[in-house]
Amino acid sequence: MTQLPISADLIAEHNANSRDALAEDYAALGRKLERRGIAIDALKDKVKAFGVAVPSWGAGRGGTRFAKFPIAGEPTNIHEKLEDCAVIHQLGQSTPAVSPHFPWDCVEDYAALKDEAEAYNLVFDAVNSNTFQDQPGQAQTYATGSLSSTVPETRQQAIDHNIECIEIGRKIGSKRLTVWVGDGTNFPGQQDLGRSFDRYIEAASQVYGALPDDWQMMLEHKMFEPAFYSSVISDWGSSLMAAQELGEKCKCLVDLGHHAPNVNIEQIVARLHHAGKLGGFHFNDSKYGDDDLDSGSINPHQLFLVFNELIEAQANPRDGFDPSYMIDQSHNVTDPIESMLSSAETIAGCYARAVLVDREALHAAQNDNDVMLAFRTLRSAYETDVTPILAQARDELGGAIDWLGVYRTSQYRDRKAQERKAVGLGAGIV
Ligand code: PSV
Ligand code: MN
Ligand code: MN
Repeated sequence: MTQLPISADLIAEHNANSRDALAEDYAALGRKLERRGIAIDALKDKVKAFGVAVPSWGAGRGGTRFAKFPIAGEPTNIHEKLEDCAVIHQLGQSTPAVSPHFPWDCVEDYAALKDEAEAYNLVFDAVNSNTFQDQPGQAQTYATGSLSSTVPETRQQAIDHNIECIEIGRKIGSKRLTVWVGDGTNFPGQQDLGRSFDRYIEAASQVYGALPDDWQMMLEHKMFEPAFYSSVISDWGSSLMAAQELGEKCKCLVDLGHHAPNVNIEQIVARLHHAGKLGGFHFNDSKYGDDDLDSGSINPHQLFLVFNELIEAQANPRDGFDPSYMIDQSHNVTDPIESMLSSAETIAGCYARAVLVDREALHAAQNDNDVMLAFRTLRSAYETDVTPILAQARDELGGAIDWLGVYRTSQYRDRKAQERKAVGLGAGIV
């Protein structure tokens, strides 16, 4: 029995008030697109089918190593996180899956957790392992790294944890394991750069060996942090080499915040696709490093260009191309539900605008080396305001046209502040 957290009557009442204005905007955009040979309803149907997973860890307030400022009513366990994810999907209708992180989301009964998610119309996407933090009672420390550690027992512990994540994933209906390790060094000479990678490959291949046939293992690279001199899986080159050595079911995951500033991420997308190794994304935005800011809040154009490559890739699929889309953000100063609703709308909007690109015209201009025409073809899609399409899609799926208005009127967070136990102060991790 489905039990959704926000009153359906409240959503219906709000939608009824905005529907006339939306109909006008939708019709005007429809006429504009028709002149470009695009049927607005067909684009809206694609938007309705588009989904991006939300991270369970993003439902709580994030923090920095200096401080975390909790808000009243934030979730304190996976059950409360699922309830918040249900709000996000109920209002936005574009986030049907949750990506959990272990051991943060460990429970006794995973079959019951799967049922709990289903009652909220949610499923689980990729499971994430955590070998970057020590847990109470753990036999070995990850202070020397995890899959690449020089200590064999530590490597074994990291392998076992990843295999345990696969086992949990099987119980909750997931089919992907995302592996991000914080392994690396802070000093030149601290570790042998080549041997660390060899140890990582050897250990990761044991995790790979435990992967069910219909699963994917996704390697997430990151240039720096927590290691500040070298990271073992620092960039897409290392990630690609590792994925190629591990095997067919291993792919690369691109987190938008994990590159050097100004790196051309859309080109990395094209290269990984060429190798048949584009497995998935962690969407977020950044100004300086792995800032984990809201998707598209700093550089929406980059997000659009990434989607432009994805649409090209979709038109020319290689090796079972089926990337998973996820948000990976840290919400330090906003209500995480509002941030994820806003981000999901931005991501779906970039997808829609990339679909709008007149590919025939773009390819012709590229072949003719007509630089300005190629650029303007791309730009005209980017400059199209697709918000009426997103709102119309939400309305038709039972979501909220004005998600922020409905969310605030619902006073959901205030209600949760009465019900949930308070989160303590302290430094945050994400
Ligand atoms: C690391 O910075 C990362 O992006 C990985 O995806 C982690 O699993 C995640 O953040 C959560 O802390
Ligand atoms: Mn990430
Ligand atoms: Mn990150």
